[in-house]
Amino acid sequence: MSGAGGQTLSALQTLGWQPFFADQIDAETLAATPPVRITQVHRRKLHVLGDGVDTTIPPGPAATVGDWLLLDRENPRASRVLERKSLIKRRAAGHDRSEQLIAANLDTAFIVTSCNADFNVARLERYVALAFEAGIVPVILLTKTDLCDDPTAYVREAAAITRDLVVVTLDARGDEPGAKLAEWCQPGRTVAFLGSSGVGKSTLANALSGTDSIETRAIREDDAKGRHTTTHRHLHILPGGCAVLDTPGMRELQLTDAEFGVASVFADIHALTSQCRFNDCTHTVEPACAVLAAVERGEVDAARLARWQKLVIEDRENTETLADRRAKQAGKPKKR
Ligand SMILES: Nc1nc2c(ncn2[C@@H]2O[C@H](COP(=O)(O)OP(=O)(O)OP(=O)(O)O)[C@@H](O)[C@H]2O)c(=O)[nH]1
Ligand SMILES: [Mg+2]
Ligand SMILES: [Zn+2]
Repeated sequence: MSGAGGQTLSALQTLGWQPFFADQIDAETLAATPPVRITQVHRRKLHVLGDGVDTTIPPGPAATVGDWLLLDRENPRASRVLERKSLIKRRAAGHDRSEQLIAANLDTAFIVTSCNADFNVARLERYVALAFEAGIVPVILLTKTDLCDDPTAYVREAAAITRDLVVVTLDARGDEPGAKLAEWCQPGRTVAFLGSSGVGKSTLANALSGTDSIETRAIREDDAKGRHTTTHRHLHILPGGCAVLDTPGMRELQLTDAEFGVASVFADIHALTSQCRFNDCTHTVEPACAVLAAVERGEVDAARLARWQKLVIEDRENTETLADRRAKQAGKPKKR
């Protein structure tokens, strides 16, 4: 396979194998336990691909889609998970508040929304925080430009989420994605589409692969909501050697362990907090609060400040609950 610059990619490289992973193992280990990548996670099995390997194994290791395993052929459950380049996780939906691993080893997170009623700045901020927390480059994709008279206002609002954020507008069908996303979708790289149901994640994956093999379905006319067509995460390997993760639309995205990511999105506000008079300033009522002063001067948007405060509190609460759970689990006697 020919990659960027004309070099030939190995079978593993087309699956996203990079020096970061190769550097973790020696030749002997490589021969004894071949690396395989998890391309699909089902309840009772993991689908893995490697050099000459295309199989399913029982779920054993705490791993997620995109992870690299050193396949133990005799005892697949004992396969070792290689250290991750990046990991995206959220607080699981529902009441148990555990964390859910969403994807490992992404190079780019395409955060997808449409130029319609799906567009929501507060939600996009969460996704960007998630990407920053994981050390992944976020790129905002605004789809359905063909259905919108003028996407300028959407672009402006998306770009204002944080500094240096790239925003791409496109029709997810046809040739546009291939051309406009080429910079990120290079051979050997791993990219993912994240976002609500119906925004065009699977349509984008189809467009990049030049097929219509992934199922897509029309959204509801009245409120632009999708129908949760994609039901599990699937890493598709494109003929050109880029790994593309299509994900189901997320109903709810609650942050956990994302303090750094939130601070990065709101870096301007975060920087001001060090100038408040009180160390424990809540930036709500205190005198000599640098953040409130900036709002007063019109330098910080009050609504944006409120969204930041909400995310900081939510992340802190979820992180504490998770830490409590871990502590309780560690102290609990093992079941016999
Ligand atoms: N006109 C137009 N239609 C689009 C565009 N992107 C997606 N669609 C349509 O929107 C509908 C939903 O697209 P999907 O690709 O299924 O959306 P999804 O994000 O994968 O949704 P889930 O799998 O439910 O999470 C389909 O009917 C697509 O054809 C676009 O840019 N323009
Ligand atoms: Mg889909
Ligand atoms: Zn303050």
